[in-house]
Amino acid sequence: MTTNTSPHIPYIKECLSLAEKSPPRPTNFRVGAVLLSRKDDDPTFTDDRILSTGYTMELAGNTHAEQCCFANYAAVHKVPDDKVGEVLPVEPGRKLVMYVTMEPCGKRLSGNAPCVQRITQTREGGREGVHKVYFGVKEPGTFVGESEGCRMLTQAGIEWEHVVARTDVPRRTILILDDSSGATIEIAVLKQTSPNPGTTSQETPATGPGKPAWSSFSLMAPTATSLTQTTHVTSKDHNKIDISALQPGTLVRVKGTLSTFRSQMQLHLERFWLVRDTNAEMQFLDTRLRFLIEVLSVPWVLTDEEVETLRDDAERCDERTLEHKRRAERVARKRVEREERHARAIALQYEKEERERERELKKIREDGERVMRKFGFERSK
Ligand code: HJL
Ligand code: ZN
Repeated sequence: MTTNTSPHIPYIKECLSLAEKSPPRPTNFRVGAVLLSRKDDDPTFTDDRILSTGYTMELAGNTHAEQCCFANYAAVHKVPDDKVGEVLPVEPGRKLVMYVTMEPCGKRLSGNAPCVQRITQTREGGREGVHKVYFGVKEPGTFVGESEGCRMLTQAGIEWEHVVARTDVPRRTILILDDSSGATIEIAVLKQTSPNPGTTSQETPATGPGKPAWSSFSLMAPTATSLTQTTHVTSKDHNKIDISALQPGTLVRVKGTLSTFRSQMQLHLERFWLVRDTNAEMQFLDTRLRFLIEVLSVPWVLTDEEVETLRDDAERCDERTLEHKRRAERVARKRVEREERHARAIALQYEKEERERERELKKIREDGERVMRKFGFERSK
């Protein structure tokens, strides 16, 4: 993987072109698929043989890309769709590989057979069938919630690989880097917002505050989105940084500052070095391995004092939490007391005012009667 562009790219591009032929529908994603036969140990894929292609709704009805891809092959070989596994080529030293723009579906709302099932069916009867699926994006949760396609492929013993990983959002480009350990990390590269005549960061190494973190990963980058001509800058000094070389399949060493975005660790790119040839790659892998062995594999041994300090810290933390709780309870209690006091005062005031109103009423009535008597009227009983 020392070439600047991954040999997977042409296939993902082909899948994208196929997907574009699919009619837009609010109820469906537009997906493209390519099925091919690949020679073992052929890293440049020069001996690949394309067997079939398909896209969403290419064939009549609510048909998926993978489904059309298999159905097209079945039609050419004059067998029903569900018998396609019986006519797919079985050749020693070659394997069947499928490229799809989106993770094959594991569940369908219409009750049709999901694409994962169609893929696994090619392996029925002990046949080799589809060996590996490369896809661009995970199936979004729009229709079926969390997608199960990958898990189901794994269960069926089919390999899969996620090759697309460059997203452009308004203010940054996000690259997903895979260190082939099963973990990936997001690299965020800021886009320039205002004109800045800064130099390239390749000439001005980032130093100073913020902890620069060194990392080395193999890049699994873009295919789904076109590479835009945006100018990128480093996060700290806002120096221009040209990331056009960060293409899929590139092996790079990157340096940046670690930060957290929505509780996910991200690396803000400061500098990067391409690992151009096999020699450099071997050296790079060697350095990484040495780092892993020397740093990560050494167990953390704590002295008795350190253990004691940590325990004290934990206890102090517990006490603080308890104290917080007590204080909150005290405040709540006081508020209730205050409210009760207010309520009592209001009630007393009301009673007092009532008594005054009664008194005034009585006085007015007496005054009235006095006046009536004065004029010779008696109050009628
Ligand atoms: C895949 C396709 C396509 C989808 N997925 N792998 N290839 N259109 O060509 C996934 C989407 C499903 C919903 C709706 N789309 O298609 O989540 O109506 O289309 O059975 O599950 O289900 P129906
Ligand atoms: Zn499907």
